[in-house]
Amino acid sequence: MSHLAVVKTSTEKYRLVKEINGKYFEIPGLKTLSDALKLNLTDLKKIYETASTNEINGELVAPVAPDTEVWGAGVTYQRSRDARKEESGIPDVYQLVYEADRPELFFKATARRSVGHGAEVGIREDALTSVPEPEVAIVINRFAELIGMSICNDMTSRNIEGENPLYLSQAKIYFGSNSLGPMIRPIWEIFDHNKLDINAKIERNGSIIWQAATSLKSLNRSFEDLIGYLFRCQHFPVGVLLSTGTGIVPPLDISLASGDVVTITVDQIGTLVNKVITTPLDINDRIK
Ligand code: DO4
Ligand code: MG
Repeated sequence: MSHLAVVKTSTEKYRLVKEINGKYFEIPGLKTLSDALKLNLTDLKKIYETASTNEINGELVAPVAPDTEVWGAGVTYQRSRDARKEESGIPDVYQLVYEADRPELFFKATARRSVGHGAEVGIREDALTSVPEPEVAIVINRFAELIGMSICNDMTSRNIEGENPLYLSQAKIYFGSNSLGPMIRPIWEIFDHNKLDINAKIERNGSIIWQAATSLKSLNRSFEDLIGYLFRCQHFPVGVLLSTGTGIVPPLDISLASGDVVTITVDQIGTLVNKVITTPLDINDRIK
């Protein structure tokens, strides 16, 4: 088993490597994920399979390049539709988008706005209720080909989105709201890639306070359909990551708190773990 991974080295912030058994190796000619996503699937696979024996030392970070865009799809599972209808003052929009041909697609994050496995995700200080959204992220090259799969935690301030769907960007795009990783499993190594199981749990003070599972079999749209809409009237010169929506939403009485640990496991892809902290209102002043 191997993965495409991104590591921070002493000289590079987002170095693309091939991971095998916890060790990282150079991939000839490919320094960043963007280099890889400029290639078509056949050429990428050829280069990946001839990865060198030059080991690279670094710390695993989110699988992105400095110029990567991360997008999200929404209301792609029945559970997501029902949960949003429950929490929203304007429930019809979720039913309509669930049934419509055109999916909900939104801009979620950049590299700077993404954290990786083991890093901290944030809950907004001004949110009353916050939840993780455990999702499969698909990695797409500039030719709209699916080249790999990863995991995304599309953190969401539930009551803010519930108050008004037009607050979606504030509910979902803030400091610490996007986690990705741990790595990318190449699509050619995944068996039955559209049937994978997804498990998630929240731990508080060492005890599980919530856990749930779903499967990509319950995704209401095909990856091809989502990619097709994402690439309409859009240019992705360095590819794109698309988080495919959540099929797991905690009940209304569960909300994340600082110190919680969120764990998301996707069959054949890996396990993404993040500790939760509060993102203060004045985060902009605190970061130099
Ligand atoms: O409509 C709001 C966002 C939906 C979403 O992120 C999801 O279903 O995962
Ligand atoms: Mg989501």
